[in-house]
Amino acid sequence: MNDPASYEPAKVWKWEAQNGGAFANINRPISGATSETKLPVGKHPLQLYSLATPNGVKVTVMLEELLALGHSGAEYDAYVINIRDGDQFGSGFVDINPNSKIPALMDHSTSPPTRIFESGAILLYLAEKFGALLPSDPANRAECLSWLFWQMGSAPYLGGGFGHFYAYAPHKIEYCIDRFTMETKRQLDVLDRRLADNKFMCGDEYTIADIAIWPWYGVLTTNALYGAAEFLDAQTYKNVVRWTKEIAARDAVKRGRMVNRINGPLEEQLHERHDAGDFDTKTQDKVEGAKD
Ligand SMILES: N[C@@H](CCC(=O)N[C@@H](CS)C(=O)NCC(=O)O)C(=O)O
Repeated sequence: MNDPASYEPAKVWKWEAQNGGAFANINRPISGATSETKLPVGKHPLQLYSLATPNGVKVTVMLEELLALGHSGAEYDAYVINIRDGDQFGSGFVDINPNSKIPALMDHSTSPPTRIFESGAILLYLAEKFGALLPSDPANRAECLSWLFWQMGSAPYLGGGFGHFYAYAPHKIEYCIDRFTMETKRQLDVLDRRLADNKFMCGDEYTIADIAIWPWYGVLTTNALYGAAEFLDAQTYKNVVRWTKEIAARDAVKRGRMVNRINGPLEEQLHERHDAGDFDTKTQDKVEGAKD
């Protein structure tokens, strides 16, 4: 890589070499499938193909919240798409999400089955399908959707910007870290001010806006994302910290975080989820214990 101070972009950029950063092996300048693969389909109406990254956790938390509210039609099978291994470029996955990113959902309760990609679109689809976790009166619904779309537009600065340059880039580049730290802290301040006067993002009601924002900005303040809580002085965003703890204590959130998780403590990893009982019997500590 060139010295940043002397780098001059070529007239036309060429894809010549990996840049050395984490995930470099899966970065490509073209879309589309690289292999023929068929995805598994389980017994439930909803089939989720995902991973427990912040965008993936949004959907598993949503599904667990819907089930906790008694919506049995939200029963789902969840399969791991290992993005480090390039599973997102298999043809079966690309048929559901031409953008090759998790999460992706198929709803087999419709004829023909409905595909949904983009985590925000999935949250909205499920909220509308089950009439839950989205306010029904127009003003509150508008507020909720504003925060949902705020998250979708803001998180790339946090993930692709701050997280990438702080945690994953092969070199620490002060200019990039400064630029995206500034923006990340500004976003945390936006949330902190909103949560100073509101229990949840849209007032007293817990909604898909909280479900979208929490896995990114809430988890960031706990140090579980990029190990950056101290660097960002996250504890000073007191209202975000209070809201983060309240949401983390919800049973559906505890379950949702475990689904499709392939790292961390074994008892918190449920690689595939096919049944509510799987949380008690199929976590990795039990699966690996059974092999001994
Ligand atoms: N805007 C998308 C972003 C999804 C996304 O970036 N997913 C990441 C994991 S968090 C991914 O699949 N990355 C694989 C890749 O970039 O090849 C959403 O919210 O669904």
